[in-house]
Amino acid sequence: MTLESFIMTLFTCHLLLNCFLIQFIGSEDSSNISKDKLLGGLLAQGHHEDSCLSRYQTSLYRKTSRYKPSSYLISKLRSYEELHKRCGPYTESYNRTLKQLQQGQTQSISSENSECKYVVWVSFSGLGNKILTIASAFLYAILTNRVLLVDPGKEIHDLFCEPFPDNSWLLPNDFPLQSKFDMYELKSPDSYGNMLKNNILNTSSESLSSFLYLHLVHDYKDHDKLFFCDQHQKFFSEVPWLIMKTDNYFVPSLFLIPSFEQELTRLFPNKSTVFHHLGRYLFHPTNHVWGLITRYYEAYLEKADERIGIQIRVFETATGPHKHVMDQILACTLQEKVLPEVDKQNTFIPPPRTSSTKAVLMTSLSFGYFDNLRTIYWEHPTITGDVIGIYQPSHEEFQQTDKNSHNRKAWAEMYLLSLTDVLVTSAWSTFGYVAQGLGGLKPLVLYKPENHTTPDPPCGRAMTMEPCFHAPPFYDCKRKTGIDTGKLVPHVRHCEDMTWGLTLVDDSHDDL
Ligand SMILES: Nc1nc2c(ncn2[C@@H]2O[C@H](COP(=O)(O)OP(=O)(O)OP(=O)(O)O)[C@@H](O)[C@H]2O)c(=O)[nH]1
Ligand SMILES: [Mg+2]
Repeated sequence: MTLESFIMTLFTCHLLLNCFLIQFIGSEDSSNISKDKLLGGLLAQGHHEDSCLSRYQTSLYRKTSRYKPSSYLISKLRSYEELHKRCGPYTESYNRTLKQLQQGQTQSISSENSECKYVVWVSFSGLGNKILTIASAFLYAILTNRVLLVDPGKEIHDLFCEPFPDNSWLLPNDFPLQSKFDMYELKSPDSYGNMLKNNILNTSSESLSSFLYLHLVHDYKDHDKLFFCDQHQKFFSEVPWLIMKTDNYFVPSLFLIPSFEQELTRLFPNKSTVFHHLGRYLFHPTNHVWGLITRYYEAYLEKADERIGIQIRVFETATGPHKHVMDQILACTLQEKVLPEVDKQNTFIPPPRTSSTKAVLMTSLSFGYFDNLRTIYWEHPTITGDVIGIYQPSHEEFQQTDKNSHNRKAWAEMYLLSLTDVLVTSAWSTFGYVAQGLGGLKPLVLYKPENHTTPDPPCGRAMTMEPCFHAPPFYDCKRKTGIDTGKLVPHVRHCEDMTWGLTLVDDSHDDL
C-alpha cells in the first residue's frame, strides 16, 4: 500500500466513522428531542409546527423536567381535546347551546340539550394573574367536563398559540354576553353570589338559568365564595354557561372540595406539579414572542455555565430604585451564595482555572437595580474568579396592560426566567409564580419589605414551585362556620410569602 492510498484509506475510514458517529449521535439526539418534544406525552401531536415554533422547540432550551405527568393526566388531556373538538366554537353543539343563551331560555334539569357545557374565562388583571387564572379555569373545566373558552381581550391571541389541536380556545367575538364582561364586578346583580344573597336563585328549582356569572376576584364576598362548596358545585353542574372573572390562582381550594379530591389525586399524584404541567401544556409563546425569547437566550444566556434569574417586583407607590430593596437583593444573593462576593480592595485577581461564567437575567419594571448590580460586578473582581454577566431585557417603568409590545416583553421575560437554573423571585408576585412554575423551580423568595426596611432574613427557599392563592375562602361548608383552610390537609398549606394565602405542597409520601 502506498503512503497515498494508506492516507486515503485512513481518510475514508475517518469520514465513515464520522458519518457513522454523526448518524448515531444525530439519531440519538433527534430521538431524545422527539421524545421530549411532546414534553413526556403532555402535548398532543397534530399541530402545525410552523405556526407555533415554541411548542416543539421548547425542549431545545429547557432541561427535561424531573416531574413526569401522570398517565392519567395525559389521557385526561387527550379526552379533553376530543371534547373541545366536539364542542368548541361554531360546532353544532356550540351553536345549539348558544341559541339557548341568546333566547334567554332557562334550562330544564332533565333536558338533554346541553351535551356541551362551558366555562368562559373573562380577561382581567395583569399578565401573570391571567396566566394563573386561565390554568385554574382549565383545571376546573377538566374536573367538571366543561369546555374552556378564553375571552381574547386585547392580547391573548398575540401572546399565546392555540393549545388544543382541532378547534380554537378563543371565545368568538359575537358571543352575546361579551359586551357585559367589563361591567361584571362585585356588585353585579346577576352574579351567583348576589343572586344567592338576594334570594333570587332557587337552588332546588326545576329550571335553571342558562348562564351564571361567577365573581372570583380578590374582593369577593362570602356568598361568592360558596363556589368552593360541594353543594353549590352540584348546582352549577346543570348550568351550560359559567362566566368566570378572577385574578386568583384558586387551584389549592379545589383540592378541598370533597367531590374533586379523588380525581385531583389521580391527575396529580405529586400535588405540587399542577401549574408546572398545566402551564407547560397550555402556554406556548407565539412566533413573535418566541423570537424575543430565543434571540435573548442565545445572545446572553446560552453560553454561561450557570444561568441565574432575579425577578424584582416592588409593590410601593414611590418609583424606585429603593435602597432597602437593593440591600435586600445583595443580602439574599450573597448570603445564599447565588452570587459571589466581590473584592473591593484588589483591583484585579487573575481568575483561577476553575472559575465559571454566570449569566444573571434580571427582570424589573425599573432600571436601577440592574444598573447597580452590573456596576458592582464591573468595577470589582469576584473573590472566586467567577465571571458575572448581568442582563436585563427591558425596563418598562410602569405597568401598561393594554400595550401589545409591553405584554410581549412581559411574557418573554417570564419565560426566560423559567429557563434559568437558579431563581430568585419577589414575594406576592404572580409574574414570579409563572416563571417558577413553568421552570419547575423552587425559588429563593425575597420577602416583602415593610416600612421601607430590608427584611431579615432577606429571603428564603420556597417549599413548593406552586403559585400562591392570595384570597382563599376560610369556610367550612359542612359546618357552615369559619375555619383555617390552611390546616385541613397536609398538601394545602399557607404560603411563605403571604401568610393568609394557600398553596399546594407535596405530601411527605409523594413519590417524586
Ligand atoms: N417586562 C416586564 N414587565 C413587568 C415586570 N414586572 C411587572 N411587569 C408588568 O406589570 C404587570 C404586573 O402584573 P402581573 O403580571 O400580574 O405581576 P404581579 O407581579 O403579580 O403584579 P400585580 O398584578 O400588579 O400585583 C405585568 O403583567 C407586566 O405587564 C418585569 O419584570 N418585566
Ligand atoms: Mg399580579
